Amino acid sequence: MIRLFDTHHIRQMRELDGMWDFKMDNAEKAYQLPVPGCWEQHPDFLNHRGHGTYTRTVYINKSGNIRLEFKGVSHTADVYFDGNKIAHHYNAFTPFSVIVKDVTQGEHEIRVEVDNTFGEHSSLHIPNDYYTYGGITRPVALEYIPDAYIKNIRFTPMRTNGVWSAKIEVDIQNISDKKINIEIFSQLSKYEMKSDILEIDAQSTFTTAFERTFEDIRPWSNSEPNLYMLNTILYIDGKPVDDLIERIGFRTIDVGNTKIYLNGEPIYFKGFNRHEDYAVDGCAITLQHMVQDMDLIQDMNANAIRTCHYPNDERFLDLCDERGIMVWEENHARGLVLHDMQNPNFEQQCADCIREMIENHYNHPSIVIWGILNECAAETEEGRRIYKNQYEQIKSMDLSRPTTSATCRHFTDICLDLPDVVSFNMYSGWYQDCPIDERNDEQIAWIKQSGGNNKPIIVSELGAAAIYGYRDRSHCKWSEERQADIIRDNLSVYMRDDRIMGVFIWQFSDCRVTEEGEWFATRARCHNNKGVVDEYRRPKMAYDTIKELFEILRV
Ligand code: ADA
Repeated sequence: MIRLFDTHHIRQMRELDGMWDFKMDNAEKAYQLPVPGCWEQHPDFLNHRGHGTYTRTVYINKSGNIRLEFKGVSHTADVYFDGNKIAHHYNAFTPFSVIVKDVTQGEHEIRVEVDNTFGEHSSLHIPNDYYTYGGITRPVALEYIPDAYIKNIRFTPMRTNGVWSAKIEVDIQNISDKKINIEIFSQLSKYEMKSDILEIDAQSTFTTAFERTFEDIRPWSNSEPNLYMLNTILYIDGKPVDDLIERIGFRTIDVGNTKIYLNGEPIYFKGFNRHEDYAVDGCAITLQHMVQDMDLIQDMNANAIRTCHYPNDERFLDLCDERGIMVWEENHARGLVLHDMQNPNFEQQCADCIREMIENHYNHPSIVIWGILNECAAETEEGRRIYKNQYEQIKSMDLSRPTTSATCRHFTDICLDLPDVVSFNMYSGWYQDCPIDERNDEQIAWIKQSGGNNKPIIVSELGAAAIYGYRDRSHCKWSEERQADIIRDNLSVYMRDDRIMGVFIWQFSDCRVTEEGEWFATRARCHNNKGVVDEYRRPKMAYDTIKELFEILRV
């Protein structure tokens, strides 16, 4: 399943999930692996870094143009169609697509060469406190498209004096060598919008837009996540030839006077940081396991998720839309020092990730904030230049959402004047044995004098590690008791402080980390053990602590 709703009624689409032929590196041994999936789930590749080749045939049932969409390949893909290279893509966490024109009816071969190795070619997937798996880890779709098709749609809701309106931008791409006249028709609830006849030049993309008010609309919110289908159809010579269905919500997000407002009401995040990692799935989390995560997150009375540290699977974002879970989605970067940020590939790989994240996730009402560069070199002038560029890139694509970045440069960060929201990762009681309230006061005082004055403040990480099942009456570190104690102490301070607009606990579940990069030394089991459930979603003692405090505090 690609999304949790049908995205087309007219455009023919089929999903290429299933068993693909597979070979690893230059070995001749032939396998069959499931797509989506990680090759680490096979006993021969449990912690393999290398180059895997996935191959399958597809039957094209009518001659014409096809569009292949890969929702995620970890971490680099080179795609071939009948032996001809048609696409290259870096980053496991963002979708990419490619068009093949004038394909003849019949059987054709798709080959995907997948690389999950580390090195200078990969500035974002590096040895880290999470695992970079290998494989075609998210769904793949094959679509039949006409010479002019709907490439993308952006829905931007607005509310003025209590009246809802929206701007609907429709990007049409003409892949032919001749001009084409088209018409666009969009329907949202009882509202219909129709364009004039539009002439699209050969080999070009054209954007048309509708803007209108919408009466008696039920807005999207955490408590009432009302959604609407936006059905857009493209006509050529009066005949419907393509369509794209988006699911949208009417909501606004604003920032002002130290608060964050959803539909004009101040909000408070009771959230979790969640890696896409599950014991038996790797990062190719099945829908069933996504739903289980969501059920547990809501059972703990949380209302928000931070997609640490990369864009998430669209099906999980669909679940957040449906359940009213607010999302901080961020580009792919974790803990990169200046040397890492000076990798010659870094800035382009970040820019690509931000562009693809916003292009593909813009219409999710649950996404209420864009984040960048978790704990990167925000204390340096060179780092500041890069932070500034990335915030500007986000604003060039989306003015409807605030920006932030989770920093750990507690008294040296020189970028706090750049984002709309200031976010700090705090580990009082775990990494820093200090009085939480005093440390909190110091940090907020410093934020206010260092560029963050009058901005909302979020504690983007707090937590402690515990090995599932390790109980110790001494409440020593790594015991479940101590994890629960530390989280209780932290939440009791941060959630009672009106200067703080939200907390994200680090982290929802234990996750695998790389053995490379010395992480094994501080990560027992080669896992980050700060989950409040383990990688099999077995709850630790902290689960009930959070459930209680998220229910009774900041209501
Ligand atoms: C950092 C980082 C997280 C994780 C955490 C930890 O704040 O942002 O990805 O590494 O520390 O567990 O120490």
